[in-house]
Amino acid sequence: MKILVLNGPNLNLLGEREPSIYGAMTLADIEATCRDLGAELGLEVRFAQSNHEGSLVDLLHEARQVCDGVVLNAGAYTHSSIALRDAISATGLPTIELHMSNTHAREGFRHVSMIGAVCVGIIQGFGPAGYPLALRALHIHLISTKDIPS
Ligand code: CA2
Repeated sequence: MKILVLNGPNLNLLGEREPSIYGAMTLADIEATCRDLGAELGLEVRFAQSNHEGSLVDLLHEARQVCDGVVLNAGAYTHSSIALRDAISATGLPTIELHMSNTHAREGFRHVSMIGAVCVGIIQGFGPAGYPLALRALHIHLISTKDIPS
């Protein structure tokens, strides 16, 4: 099975700033962790990041042809993007919403998710460890729903 791990705006700066909120790992470190776990679970992991809302929509559309599911840390677009929500719905791909921080313990504007309702589930608050947790959750979801028509 192929999984897209997709990252939104500013996540390319991970490990360089705000380690107290997001940890010390870089996005490249996280990608390596995801690839290692993917190999263990028999998942082919595609990893991408963009700072642009439309590019994230394009990457979700491209995933429709080739991937079985998506782990999505949409960053700040989580809280604002109807376009991303529509793209998740349009692809029909099972998607896990992921955040490193616990958004409910932060500013009020981060308590709202535009995408949560169209995702299978949400993992947040576990720092960079949320990525392997989300991959495992998606793997379990895909196995348990395999061959069940939607
Ligand atoms: O907790 C998360 O993973 C977030 O998706 C991170 C987003 C934030 O807007 C969401 O509310 C929660 C922000 C990502 C910013 O990443 C940075 C990384 C290093 C330095 C500065 C920002």
